[in-house]
Amino acid sequence: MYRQKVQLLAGIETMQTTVGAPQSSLFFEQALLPEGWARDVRITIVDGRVATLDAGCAAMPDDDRHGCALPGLPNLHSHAFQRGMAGLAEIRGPAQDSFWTWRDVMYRFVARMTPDDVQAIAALAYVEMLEGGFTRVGEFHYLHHDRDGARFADPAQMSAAIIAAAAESGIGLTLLPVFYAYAGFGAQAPRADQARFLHDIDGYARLIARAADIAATALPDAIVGVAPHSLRAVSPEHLGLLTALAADRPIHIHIAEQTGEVDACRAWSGQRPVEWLLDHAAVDARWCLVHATHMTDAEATAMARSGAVAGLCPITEANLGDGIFPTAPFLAAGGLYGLGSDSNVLIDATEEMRLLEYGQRLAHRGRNLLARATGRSTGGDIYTAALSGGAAALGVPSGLAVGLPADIVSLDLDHPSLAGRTGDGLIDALTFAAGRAGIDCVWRYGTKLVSHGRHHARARIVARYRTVLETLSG
Ligand code: NGQ
Ligand code: ZN
Repeated sequence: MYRQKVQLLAGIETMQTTVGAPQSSLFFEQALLPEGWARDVRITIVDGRVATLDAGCAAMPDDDRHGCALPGLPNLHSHAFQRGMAGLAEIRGPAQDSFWTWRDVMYRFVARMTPDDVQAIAALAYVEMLEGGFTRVGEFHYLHHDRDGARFADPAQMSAAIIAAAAESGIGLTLLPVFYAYAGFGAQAPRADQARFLHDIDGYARLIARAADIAATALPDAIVGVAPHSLRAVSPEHLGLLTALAADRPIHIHIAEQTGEVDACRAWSGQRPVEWLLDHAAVDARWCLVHATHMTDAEATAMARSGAVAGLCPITEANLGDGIFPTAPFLAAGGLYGLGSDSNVLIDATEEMRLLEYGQRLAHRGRNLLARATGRSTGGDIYTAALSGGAAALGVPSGLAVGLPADIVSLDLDHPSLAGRTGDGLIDALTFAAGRAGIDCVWRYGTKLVSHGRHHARARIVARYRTVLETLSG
């Protein structure tokens, strides 16, 4: 129902955008379209969107010509500010290091950040996302208040910093302002170092409304969703209110990432986190369950049937020692998934894809475990799954098609790892061999933002990032 509505909206936009003269035209020797690979594809762009798309045609003299086009991937889960602490939490501590000791380091890092710092760090993260093959980000944003927890005059001041970073980088944004109230299951009082995250429901509703206003003014196709942080951080009553507040918007939640969280949930409710959520919330296609790492086969099957998207973040899940998602029962039941860069310790869509498959290979001692059937390409199937699942989770339609935003990644066919490859073979070579070095140009909303793998504003955004990092580390 929800997805049909998105499709319908896309159809209306198609009719509007086909009027007007093309502002640019691209030509690709091959392109991955919703119906499969096509050759000699010419795309014209008006107002950021694909106005015409024709396969099997000749290039025109003014066309910007390239070898291979992929639709840009959605990055369904990011905490942009955490890019600033990449590599900072890799020193062994006095007790057993874990997700929870990492979180303490992260909380200390975040304690000093101003809105300008957040904008500078997020802008770098978004530049790297575009360079790494992502054209839209789902920003799971929970750093709302000033350093001592005091409210800003504008409740969406921090959200505005994220929106500004998206605008200056050019990435598409689905902003997911996060609701956070408690330190643990059973309404445990929040910790002092969580003071910057907290709201009551009315304050949160005001935040959502204001953030949506700012985003609509600053960005061409922003979406604002709703995000209960985790079952640890909200009450069952909150969850009901937030689900109602969401209406048709995306709803994202962290869930079952750590075994400690599963144990705490069972102690509190007698149920496992995903089991509890499916029993107590109206989980449907609006929902993205981020991580969902620790599920029984029955939970994985029930989650798949709910229509919710699994938000998988393989690099972060490896970095934090979370565990490995049960792809086999989930995909067997028709589950949808997308990819997220989460902690942004390393931003690279090709590496997320590779690690997703390699985690399964290491755990199950097999190969090509995410290819959907005999004879199918692993890279190709991961790419198309992450494209449609990620877009659904971010509340937008996906793919290279008339009426949709021109969000395109071109490959560097001169990269030796891509030599002699075509179609899905190119995605396999990109995923398992070339990595992000195989990415050439990236267009987002019709504008070429990345050439030869480098974002056009990289130098300026990196220089500002350096200054901010020096202050934060000083
Ligand atoms: C976050 N990150 O909100 O940034 C979380 C850690 C928590 C991940 N789960 C904090 N990867 O879950 O309490
Ligand atoms: Zn997260």
